[in-house]
Amino acid sequence: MNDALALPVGTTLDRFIHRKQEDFPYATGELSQLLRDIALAAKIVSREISRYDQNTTGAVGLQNVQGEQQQKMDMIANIRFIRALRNGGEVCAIVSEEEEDIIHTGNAHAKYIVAMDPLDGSSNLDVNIPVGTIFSVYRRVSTQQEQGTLADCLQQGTQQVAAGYILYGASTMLVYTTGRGVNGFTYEPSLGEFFLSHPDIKIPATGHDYSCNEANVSFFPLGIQNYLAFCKAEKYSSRYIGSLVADFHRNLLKGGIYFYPGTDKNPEGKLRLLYECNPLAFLAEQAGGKATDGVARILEKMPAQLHERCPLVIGSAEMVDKVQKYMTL
Ligand code: AHM
Ligand code: MG
Repeated sequence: MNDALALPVGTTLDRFIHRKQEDFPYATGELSQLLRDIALAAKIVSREISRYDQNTTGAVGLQNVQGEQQQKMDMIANIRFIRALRNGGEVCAIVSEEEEDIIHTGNAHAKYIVAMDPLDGSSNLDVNIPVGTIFSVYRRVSTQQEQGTLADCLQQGTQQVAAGYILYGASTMLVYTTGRGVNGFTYEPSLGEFFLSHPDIKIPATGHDYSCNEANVSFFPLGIQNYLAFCKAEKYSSRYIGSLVADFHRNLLKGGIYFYPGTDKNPEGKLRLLYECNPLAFLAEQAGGKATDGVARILEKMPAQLHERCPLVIGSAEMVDKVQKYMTL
């Protein structure tokens, strides 16, 4: 059954989460609380992003664990989400793009693990282009007597119990799934509430937009190069914001495909399996789309490292299938 059934557009996120919890007679409310904690941090980050402040704008002058320039907002978003999850009490460990090691929240008895990219696409911030937060939730596999472990964090994407993103764009939206469809909520800042605006999102089976960094085309695998030639022959449109959440969101609503393939120099591409590929793959599948590394299903990959990278092909099912066909010719 889909999460949005019987709940009208305009329902607040809080009420939505509460009503959905009632559908599970034995639910303890911990996952509901966790989702509320994420929504709270999202509101705070949305506020910070939408105003100009020298303390929150620009680069820090440091690199993160991936060797990328950290923006002040990267660090602020990281702190805000960690704080909300720590204070909420439902998460024992967090994996963040901004931190090399597992973050232990101090809630050793808590049931859940969160992997997150606190601010994806943050290099776009200073030019006022949309950015996002991506999150993924797992139930821990270790006992609740100890801190979260590496094994808790390195689970297959199929084990996710929830995943979603926040898009800080012309409006701020929270889109999430708990494995029963995908629902989108739009933030109304004057009321401080997210409202159900996009119930039961289904990605069109195909589309006419493709998103990739085409400057890298000569380094892409031959199958992807041939797929791009097909897109051009079909007169598809190229649409690349360079913010994964924003590109994914457009394709989710309108149909389309996003890919960030491997190259000779970076065979695993750029995006991270745990907190970029897996959560978006879960959402794509729940909306009727697909996500692969070009050939194999993303959600079945067994991660070996916290920050491992993975090629990503994601979007409308027929388009992702077509890429797979070109990759295996
Ligand atoms: P980030 O997590 O450091 O922001 O990197 C991820 C971003 C995605 O949002 C975007 O799709 C991609 O990197 C853009 O990369 P490129 O500039 O190589 O096209
Ligand atoms: Mg990022």
